[in-house]
Amino acid sequence: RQQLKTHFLGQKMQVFPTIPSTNVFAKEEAQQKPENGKVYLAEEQTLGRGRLGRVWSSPKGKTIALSMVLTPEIPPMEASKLTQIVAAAFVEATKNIADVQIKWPNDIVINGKKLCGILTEISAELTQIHYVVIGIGINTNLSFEEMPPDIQEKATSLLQVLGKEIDPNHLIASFLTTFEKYYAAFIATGNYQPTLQICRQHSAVIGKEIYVIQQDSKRLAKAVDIDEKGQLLVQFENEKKTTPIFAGEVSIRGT
Ligand code: BT5
Repeated sequence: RQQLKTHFLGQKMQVFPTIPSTNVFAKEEAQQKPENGKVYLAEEQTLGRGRLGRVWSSPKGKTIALSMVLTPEIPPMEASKLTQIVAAAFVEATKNIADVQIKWPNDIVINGKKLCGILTEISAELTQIHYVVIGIGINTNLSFEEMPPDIQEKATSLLQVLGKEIDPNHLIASFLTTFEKYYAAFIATGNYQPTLQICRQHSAVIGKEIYVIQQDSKRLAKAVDIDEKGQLLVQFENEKKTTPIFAGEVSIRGT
């Protein structure tokens, strides 16, 4: 906390040795009274969640499980931009220690293996966001042996990449400080350019063949770019035109 150089983000912070899920807890509190900038941290999650009800593994003391509550006055449609701002801030916060890439829309990878996952959950009515809870799971000091066998081949950690343990508090402070800077600029002026630039430069998908999974269909496409709205532009097989894909509606498998 002493390392934190933020104005509002994380100035209120709650730390748990163990909890089922920081996102679930943050949502329960926000439902009563959303506190803009409140941060929840846990050393272990016993029921960590990914998107679409998937499981997120956070063994004790080996990963960072962090959730932030935000009350941005933006249209609900724009909430997916927040996921991109988080990803960009993570790239920026780790640039001196690792060469990470963003696997649109919500994964941070190193050499194609997942280091970090982002889960953005919003509570909104029509045009008004009530609150947003953004959860971030980071594999800091998780060794290969400590990973659940089903993710060993597709996940990585900073320990595995760097060959040494890192100080999680330092990374948390650096991430929160960087995120607040991009977030505040975006809220104040709508300026999304710095994020977009990082997301394009550090994309793990642009230029690659991918599968776009929408409802029941799975279609081969080439990822072409990320547009001003944070949507992925893809070119489906045998098509000349590019189609924007909105983060909320697809899963992209394989890069
Ligand atoms: C995500 O979902 O990547 C979002 C993960 C968000 C976790 C944070 S931790 C703090 C907060 N509290 C929560 O309960 N959640 C948030 P998704 O794209 O659906 O990816 C889930 C998939 O990632 C799983 O199906 C596994 O294949 C894989 N996975 C699970 N645990 C992992 C880990 N520790 N490292 C890498 N991959 C993992």
